[in-house]
Amino acid sequence: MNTISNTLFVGKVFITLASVDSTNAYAHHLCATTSPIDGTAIFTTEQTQGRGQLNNKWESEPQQNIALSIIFKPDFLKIANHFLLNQAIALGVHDLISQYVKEDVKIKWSNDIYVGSNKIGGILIQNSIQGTNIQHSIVGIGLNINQTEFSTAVPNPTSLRLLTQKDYDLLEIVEQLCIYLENRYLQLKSGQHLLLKKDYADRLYLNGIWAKYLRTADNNLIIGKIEGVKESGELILRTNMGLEIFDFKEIKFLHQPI
Ligand code: BT5
Repeated sequence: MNTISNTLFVGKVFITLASVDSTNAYAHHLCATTSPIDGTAIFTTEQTQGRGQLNNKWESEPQQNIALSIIFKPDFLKIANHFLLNQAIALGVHDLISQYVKEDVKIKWSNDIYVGSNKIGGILIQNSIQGTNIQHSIVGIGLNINQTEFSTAVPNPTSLRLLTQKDYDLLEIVEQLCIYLENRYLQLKSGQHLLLKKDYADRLYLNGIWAKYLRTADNNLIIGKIEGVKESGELILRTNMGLEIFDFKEIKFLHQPI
């Protein structure tokens, strides 16, 4: 496949690679050396150095799963609003997975896709800034589709296959994914910020539920209740100290509601 047919711009240029270090790294290289059009997609089923946030790794058995990066040009989006893009993308992936599983699908802050307390998908968004706007954004998505066994480095994985006992055509799913992502992206572009924030909050894992967390600074246990996210993306947690704000690295979910 070299184009996605049922979209306006996402995946119109669709680059399929048999194997690559990381589709996000490939997308970076494309942006640095050419002028890829908005919505250019890079797809593979084999990444040798899949990346997560910070120095985390994304693991995936070859030929079993989806690794996709899309180059967006959200020049309409101020840097201060960058988290809205995360929300729109997480919602697009959530929309997709919800079509395939009967269980409740959730977005774990900031943008992991969960079914129950297991992770089925991860998102890595890397923005390049020009002035006060985002020049381009590389949106990388890894989804566990047909894989059934994972290494011990992956603490709580699940996959469509594990959840539904079926095998899936990866290209069909990636095509659907592009459609769902485009829908949410167009909501963002047309300024439907309140809708995106509400949909994100409604699907947020453990939102409004008391649960256990770990404060990474001192490794102390916290009992807290998620009360939302700030415009800038930080997590708002009610604890016995009142409302506390956490950045990505500052808190670990223990997945234990109380
Ligand atoms: C993410 O990071 O979840 C973002 C993953 C993004 C992967 C895509 S694939 C296409 C594109 N190209 C890339 O190179 N990357 C993107 P983070 O929130 O930091 O989570 C990483 C953590 O998730 C790891 O440290 C593991 O604990 C866990 N993990 C790794 N592989 C997993 C998997 N297949 N399923 C579930 N959890 C996994």
